Amino acid sequence: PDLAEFVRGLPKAELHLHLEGTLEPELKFRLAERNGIRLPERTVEEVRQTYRFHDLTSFLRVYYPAMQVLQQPRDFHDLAFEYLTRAHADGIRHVEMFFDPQAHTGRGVPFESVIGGYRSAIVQAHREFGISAELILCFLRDHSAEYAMATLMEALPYRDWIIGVGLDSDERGNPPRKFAAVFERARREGFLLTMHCDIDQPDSREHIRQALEEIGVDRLDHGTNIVEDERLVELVRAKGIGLTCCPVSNSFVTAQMKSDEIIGLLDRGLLVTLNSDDPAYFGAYAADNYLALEKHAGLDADRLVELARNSFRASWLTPARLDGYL
Ligand code: ES4
Ligand code: ZN
Repeated sequence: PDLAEFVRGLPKAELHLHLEGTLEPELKFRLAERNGIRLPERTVEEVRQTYRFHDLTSFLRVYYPAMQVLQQPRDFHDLAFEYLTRAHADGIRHVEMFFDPQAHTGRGVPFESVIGGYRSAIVQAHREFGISAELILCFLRDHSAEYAMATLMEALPYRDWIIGVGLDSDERGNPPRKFAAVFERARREGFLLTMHCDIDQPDSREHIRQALEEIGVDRLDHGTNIVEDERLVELVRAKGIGLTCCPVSNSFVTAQMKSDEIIGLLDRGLLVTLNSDDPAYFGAYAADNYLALEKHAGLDADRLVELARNSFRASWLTPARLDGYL
């Protein structure tokens, strides 16, 4: 049978997905019209033309300004509901989704509008297609630790709607240690912890070490650079830490999929998973990432199945719910 159909048919979990990175040009255009915002682009095609980048800086420069079209609770609802609809069609049964509240509260949108819209989409999608979804609150690491702490405090009334906290945006000069107090407080409040340790960042091995040893993360986002350090590989293995790899995103942000590293870690028995990161911007949802890695490096059916199973094993599903997928 057709490989794309096979991969789409595999039950999968998506563990590295930025909700704001699911803003398709069509929806951006529609929300701009609905909110009376004048975009510089006059057509959907022109918006699509702006979704072009060659590294993290050029990506983030398009990514954050695009979010201004998200203003009302129903805008956040529509964004998340459209994503969950696509994810369901892509064979995703469970998703743990990042959101960046500071990218919205920083321009005057109430925290309640952001999380209220996302939450109502999660409830509706679960009711309509049975997909389960959780939210991971990401702090912007290029802003201060104090601002992150204030955001954590703002999130506490909604703690039942948030499974964990993460760290994203520009890693350069912004090590995990900068947020030690924030993550310690988040842990005490009952949140699970993850952090981006991006590909080919300066000091990446030291950042990964801090995330594992000083912060005590429960998962690592990307984290592929552990291949450079045997001790980190063993630490990740010993702790049973999942890695959320994003091959197509890597090919945009670092000009390489990092397929040898990803498959090498998988073959060494680490909990490697494949994910989409910012699918509207990189043009690839979850199944496309499996297919891209297969096309680039070759993956037999056993490995594709193992990657799909890993996505559940590395998830934050409770043991009882996990059981149903393994
Ligand atoms: C991101 Cl590709 C990437 N890197 C860092 N932060 C991000 N947030 C959304 N996409
Ligand atoms: Zn990411």
